[in-house]
Amino acid sequence: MAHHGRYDSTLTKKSIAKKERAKSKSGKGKNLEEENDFIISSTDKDKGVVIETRYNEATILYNGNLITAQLRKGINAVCNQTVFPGDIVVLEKEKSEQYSMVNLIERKNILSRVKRDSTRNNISAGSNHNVAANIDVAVIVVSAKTPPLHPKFIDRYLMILQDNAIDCIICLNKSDLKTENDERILDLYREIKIPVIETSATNNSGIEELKKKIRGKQAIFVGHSGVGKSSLTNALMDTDIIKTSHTSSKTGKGRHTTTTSKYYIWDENSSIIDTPGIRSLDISSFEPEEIKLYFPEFDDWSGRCKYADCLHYREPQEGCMVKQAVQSGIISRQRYGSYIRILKEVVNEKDKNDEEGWDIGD
Ligand SMILES: Nc1nc2c(ncn2[C@@H]2O[C@H](COP(=O)(O)OP(=O)(O)OP(=O)(O)O)[C@@H](O)[C@H]2O)c(=O)[nH]1
Ligand SMILES: [Mg+2]
Ligand SMILES: [Zn+2]
Repeated sequence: MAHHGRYDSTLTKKSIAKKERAKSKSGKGKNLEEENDFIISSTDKDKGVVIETRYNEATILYNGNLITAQLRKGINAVCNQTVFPGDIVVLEKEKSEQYSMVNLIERKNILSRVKRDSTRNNISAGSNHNVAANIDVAVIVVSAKTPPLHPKFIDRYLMILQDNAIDCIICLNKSDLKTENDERILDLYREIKIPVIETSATNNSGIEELKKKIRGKQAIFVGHSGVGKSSLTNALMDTDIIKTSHTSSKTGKGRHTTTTSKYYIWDENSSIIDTPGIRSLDISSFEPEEIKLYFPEFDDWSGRCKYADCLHYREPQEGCMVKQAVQSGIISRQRYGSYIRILKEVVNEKDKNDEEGWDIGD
């Protein structure tokens, strides 16, 4: 077998499925890039990286300086729904000496489908929840104890990252508070060959290792509120780093909760995007039969089940190789349990939206 259930961010099967899905969903003129010919694959013209967007303008890193640019007049869109941090835009100077964004360079990937924490959710209805583009590595930050480590969130995030073709690292922060149970959970991911590192922003352990893993890349920190994404960003910073964003606002309790994504430039080739904590991930657009593809440890067994399109769920165990692998301990019970929970959630979502329903019961 060429790969043993390895996490793979470049699964073409999935990427194709996703493009098809996007096509069929963007029915009526939603595809502004196509309409405007806004996305191009390359150019010799001046380019900059989007750092921060506002309604009608963006902060751009251009030749080592931060400038403000608007979308060129006639491009039928608003800035904060058209370009995202990490996007590479083509710039032109207008007669007024103001810079305009006149084109967008084709994205390597875009992180989307992240639901904001509902308690401070101010994303307007219909927004597509895009977070950032051209990400080289996503660091899924989790923590020991406060909040406690749970695989549920990691498993969902792994689906979304694979779907968006984004490489990832799992980072257990607050390793100073780590328990044996945390260690067992991390082993689940080491087994499927996802890089796992342990850090403590408090005592600085693991920070150098994290630095090595993300230097030279455009990295994004994602995870629940309070796991230490901002603390890690601070710990990673040395004097080379230019802080480019507004400082975080304080909540009533004086906690520095991040409320908008912040882009930090590290050096010419490195940056960190610190994102606000999220409570839930939107996985409703996945198809039920697609979910197993995101559990790479099923790959060696999936194709050998007796039943066509086996969901490895209600099918009898004698014909389901995945269930047998779970039974014999080759596939982790916890990961399989996660798969079933996600499957049920997606099916319930489909039942709500679709006329025909999708009953797999319990
Ligand atoms: N014990 C311990 N506490 C930590 C560590 N890192 C961060 N903390 C604490 O955890 C709390 C939350 O840290 P933040 O960095 O604000 O967490 P965040 O992930 O940015 O949270 P949001 O911005 O709300 O998403 C703070 O009180 C930190 O001091 C660590 O390694 N060990
Ligand atoms: Mg934060
Ligand atoms: Zn099966």
